[in-house]
Amino acid sequence: MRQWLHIAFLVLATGASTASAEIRIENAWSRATPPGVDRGAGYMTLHNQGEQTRTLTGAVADWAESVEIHESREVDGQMRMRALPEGLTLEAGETVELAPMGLHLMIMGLNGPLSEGNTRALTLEFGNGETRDTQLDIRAPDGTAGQHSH
Ligand SMILES: [Cu+2]
Repeated sequence: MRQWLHIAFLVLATGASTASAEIRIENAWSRATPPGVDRGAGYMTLHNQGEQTRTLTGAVADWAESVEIHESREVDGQMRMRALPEGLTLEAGETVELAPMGLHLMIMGLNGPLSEGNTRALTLEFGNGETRDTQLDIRAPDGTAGQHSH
């Protein structure tokens, strides 16, 4: 009997580990783009609440041709971007911030400008086959949420 209870518990625990709530997505946003610019960047905070390492492998949006994971860093006094084709690793319990001058989603081939105050749907893809839908809030080009002081 004791053995049986133990097995039942394991089944429950395994089932819970695939719950998509393990990755918490917060503060997802992008900048408004000027006319004629066909690329933008997506920013957000990702928190791996689970007990296993997860990998963000990419994202898709039906309003852009492609989305890559990029990292900006200063090299010899100049900001350089590089793609992270292996994806972005999220250790168990880790919080990773995608923010200007650092990690970001490079969104290429926009089908039109991103307008301040709008939201755009984006689907994040993870290495275990999981996908997560999120919404990017489109903020003013300077990155503020559009609260102007007059
Ligand atoms: Cu980039």
